[in-house]
Amino acid sequence: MKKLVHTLTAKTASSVPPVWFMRQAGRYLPEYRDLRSEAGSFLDLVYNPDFATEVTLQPIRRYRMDGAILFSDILIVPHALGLDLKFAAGEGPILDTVRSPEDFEKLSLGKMEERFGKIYETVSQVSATLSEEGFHETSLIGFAGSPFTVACYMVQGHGKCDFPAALEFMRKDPEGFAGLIAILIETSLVYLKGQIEAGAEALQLFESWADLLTDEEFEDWVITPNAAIISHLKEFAPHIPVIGFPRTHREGDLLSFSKIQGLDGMGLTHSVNPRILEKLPATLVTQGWLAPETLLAGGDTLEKEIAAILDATKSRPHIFNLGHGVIKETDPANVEHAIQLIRGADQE
Ligand code: 1CP
Repeated sequence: MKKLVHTLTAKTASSVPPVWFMRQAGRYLPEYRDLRSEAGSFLDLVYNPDFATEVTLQPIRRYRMDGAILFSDILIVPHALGLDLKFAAGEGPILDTVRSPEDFEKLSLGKMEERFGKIYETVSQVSATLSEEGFHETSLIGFAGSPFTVACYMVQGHGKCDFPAALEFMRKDPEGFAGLIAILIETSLVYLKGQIEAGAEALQLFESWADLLTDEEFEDWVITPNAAIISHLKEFAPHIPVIGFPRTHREGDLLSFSKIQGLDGMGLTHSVNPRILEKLPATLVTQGWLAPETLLAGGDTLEKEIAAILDATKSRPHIFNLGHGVIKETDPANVEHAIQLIRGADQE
């Protein structure tokens, strides 16, 4: 049985929750670093379906996670819209910028089919390989960045900051910024529908920079666009579950997000107070919220934290995950140990 998809659709608690980790594929794995250097650059890895399939499967081969997340990036959407994108070594992404409605002219549909097409090929190849190699219990998760988060990078041109240029554009020219969000809603829908057609069994929307906004802005730039995407997806493919991940610790914002029509699961980052569980609908699947730093540290703290999360979530539908991505210095042995601890309850 595909436990992850089952939990998201049946919305029932299980004694051993399904588990996967954000950034479970990536630089903490030596086999990833090998393929990354063979490919040359991050984008060469992402746009080569053979390589991207292999990278998606690397953590599954090691740990048999319940979820295999497509190996790609949230910045593939702006790249498919024609913006130059580079991943400089150790620097993170560098992207051509869109800072006003006049700059929307930089965006075009010309490259979209070819660029998205490579990603869809990866999705179908991962889907086929999971069955061929007997990973019948692993669900394939497609994803996209949520519009506000992707817009942050498009306006700023890079990460590693609190996106001052994006917030300035949004606050000085909300109508112009709404235009950018509308383009991203439309393009992300094309991309996510393509992933469903290629074989994605669940989807996650990453709203990684949700905590930069005031409560009122959160309604306009997080709730409204994510709700629009989810409602269209539910019309297109009602059976495909959607997880939203608004990365914020603010309870009011999380409660408001949890009410989005059609939302099946909600990711919780590690700074969220677990008391929120009592306030969330029993039919909403929660996901999270081990701190990546705890996974990095390993040892007793890791054991205690995992036990505490399992205990706090035992009577609700929950997917075990981190509160954010695996840190690149993490020892792969800690990941293995964590999975054993999470699944250990099964053998009792
Ligand atoms: O090899 C390398 O040097 C690249 C490191 C890397 C990896 C492994 C990047 C660059 N992206 C990815 C893969 C990735 N990114 C996946 C699939 C793999 C998996 O999860 O196992 C996913 C789902 C993402 C999503 C992503 N990219 C997000 C949302 C999640 C989050 O971390 O908040 C964001 C914000 C990005 C942007 C991005 N891409 C890469 C980096 C280093 C960043 C962060 C830039 C920054 O703001 O500093």
